[in-house]
Amino acid sequence: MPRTGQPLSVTMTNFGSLGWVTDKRDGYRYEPTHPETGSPWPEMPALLTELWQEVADYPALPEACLVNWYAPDSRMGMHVDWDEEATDAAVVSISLGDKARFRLGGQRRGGKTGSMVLSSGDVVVLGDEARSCYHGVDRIYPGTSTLLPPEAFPGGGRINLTMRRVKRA
Ligand SMILES: O=C(O)CCC(=O)C(=O)O
Ligand SMILES: [Mn+2]
Repeated sequence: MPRTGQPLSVTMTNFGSLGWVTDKRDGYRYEPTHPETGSPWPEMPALLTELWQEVADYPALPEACLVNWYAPDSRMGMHVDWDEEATDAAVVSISLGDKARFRLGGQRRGGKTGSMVLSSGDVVVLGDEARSCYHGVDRIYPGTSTLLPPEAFPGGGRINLTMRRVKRA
């Protein structure tokens, strides 16, 4: 987390020419390389860019795909994704593994919200008005999927992929 240096609840990495990173000193931002290894992020898998082309309705491809692993007790606080210049492009989210309760509010923090359960394979497109709406993940429902191998992901949990267009097209 910026300023405090507290760890996020999720464990993250990225695909693409840019990746979303954060740390105590420099805060939320996109970087072309992994902050610890200095290596470029792995290339975006073609299946992901194909999905983007089907659902994003945007004239350019995403540069970044943030990969978040939610352990069974992870959550994500309400936030708006606003580190991208291209806020005219949707954020496309793919859920894999355990179910999660996803919460969506309005454009003001603290306003009325609603929630839905996302299952493995669900795709959410945060576009148009929803692009600037607060959202987060209240909880994971452990043991609701066998997709994630327990040797790699203790307790299973959930992987969420979010594709983002960072620079204006
Ligand atoms: O895990 C989710 O469904 C949402 C993830 C999210 O909002 C984000 O990574 O910015
Ligand atoms: Mn988000």
